[in-house]
Amino acid sequence: MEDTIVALATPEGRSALALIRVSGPKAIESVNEVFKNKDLSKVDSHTIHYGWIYDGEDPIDEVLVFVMRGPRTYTGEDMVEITCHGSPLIIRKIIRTLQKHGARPAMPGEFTFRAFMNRKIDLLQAEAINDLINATSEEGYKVALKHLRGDVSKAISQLREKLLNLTSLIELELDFSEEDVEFASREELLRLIREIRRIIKNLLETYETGMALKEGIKIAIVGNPNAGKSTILNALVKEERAIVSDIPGTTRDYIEETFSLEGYLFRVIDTAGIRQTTDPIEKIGVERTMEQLQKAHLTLYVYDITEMTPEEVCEHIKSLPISGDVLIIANKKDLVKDREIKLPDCYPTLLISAKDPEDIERLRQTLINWAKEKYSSEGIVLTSERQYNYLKLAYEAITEAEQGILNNLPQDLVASSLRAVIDYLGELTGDITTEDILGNIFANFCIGK
Ligand SMILES: Nc1nc2c(ncn2[C@@H]2O[C@H](COP(=O)(O)OP(=O)(O)OP(=O)(O)O)[C@@H](O)[C@H]2O)c(=O)[nH]1
Ligand SMILES: [Mg+2]
Repeated sequence: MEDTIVALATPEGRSALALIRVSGPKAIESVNEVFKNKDLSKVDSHTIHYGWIYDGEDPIDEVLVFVMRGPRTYTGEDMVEITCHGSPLIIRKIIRTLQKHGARPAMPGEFTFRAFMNRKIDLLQAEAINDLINATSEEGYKVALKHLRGDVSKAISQLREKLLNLTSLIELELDFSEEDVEFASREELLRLIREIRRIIKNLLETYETGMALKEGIKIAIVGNPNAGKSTILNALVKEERAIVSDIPGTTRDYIEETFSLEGYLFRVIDTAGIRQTTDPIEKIGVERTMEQLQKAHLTLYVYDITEMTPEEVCEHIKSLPISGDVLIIANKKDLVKDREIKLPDCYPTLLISAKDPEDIERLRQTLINWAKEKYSSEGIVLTSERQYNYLKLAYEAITEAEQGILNNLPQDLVASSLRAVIDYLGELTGDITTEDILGNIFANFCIGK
């Protein structure tokens, strides 16, 4: 981190303006060497200056430069941001010129990496920055913002703090083991361990919500051939996306599309109708349907009310490898206008005609209500597999500590389980890190962030 880095922070390509970022000990000096109008080494921090960037004697562009001295900057180092005209040629020229004056091109995520190393942000916040940039739905954005503000880090650091105090008391006892003193009462210890275990467990349970909000809620549309699945997909995404025909077995591979409703991103997957078939391709399609069922947060089981009885529907659903919630769609109600329709009672059921816009609107509303009930961005939610994995390890270790106390195991074993919890939580927030972990996280960033 002794060198000075430079990168374009805005997207590649033509635009009205572009932003080039420079960070490091020589940030101000190297820009100053190519900037004409003012001596930037003398200006106040956090001020903006108008002038020209030169390559030797040749003017490159008319720019504004924003001079910021560390540590009150994104990276914690001296930084300069140059706003130039958004031409790829100009951008390349300015970056090349700065390279001649002591800056080198930044690697992906290197600015944020420096912010992390200089303790401007912790790892959860670094991850949140990436999530924020990539957020495609209002709810996903809200969750990322909470992480960025440090709410999640704070909650975890508090846990870690409590544990540190506890563990040092036990370790103190070990030092005085000859004298048989008790610094931490068993009762108190057990109470605290259980409280922390409960908090960790609650956090672990938010992972599904976190992923659903960040990457979209998966809805699989399944059912027998010809039930109207593709018709429903098309209606939901308002596009003739899947082929609809009265020939059973029209959809053979699954089709995934996204749509947003009230801040939620939904990924709907239309699948091949489920039936026994000898067609090798359709067979693969049906296998894929089964795979999608296991991944879906919600299964929309669609059936044609003129073809199946409610009992057959429940029977069929029972035989499927469904892991999430189920909503039954009793479809083609327009075909049986004049007689009483009996609906299945094994899962919530919606009677519709996929061809009726009002019914599709009711389906949409049902999906929103279900999503709101199930996935709320209120409170703290986990959003990355990395976070989940560390918390899970912490959970296992704290359970071990609890068991240790209950079974009167030697103090040093309990203390070492607690130390493990502390370490896992530390790795989660980045208080303890290895190069591998860091490399993995920052490699997912774009250059210039
Ligand atoms: N009358 C009526 N026909 C419908 C309704 N929904 C779908 N259909 C018709 O039912 C037939 C099958 O519809 P699809 O959407 O292709 O059915 P699918 O479930 O995707 O079928 P596969 O892809 O073969 O599994 C088409 O002719 C649709 O026009 C409905 O609510 N009422
Ligand atoms: Mg279909």
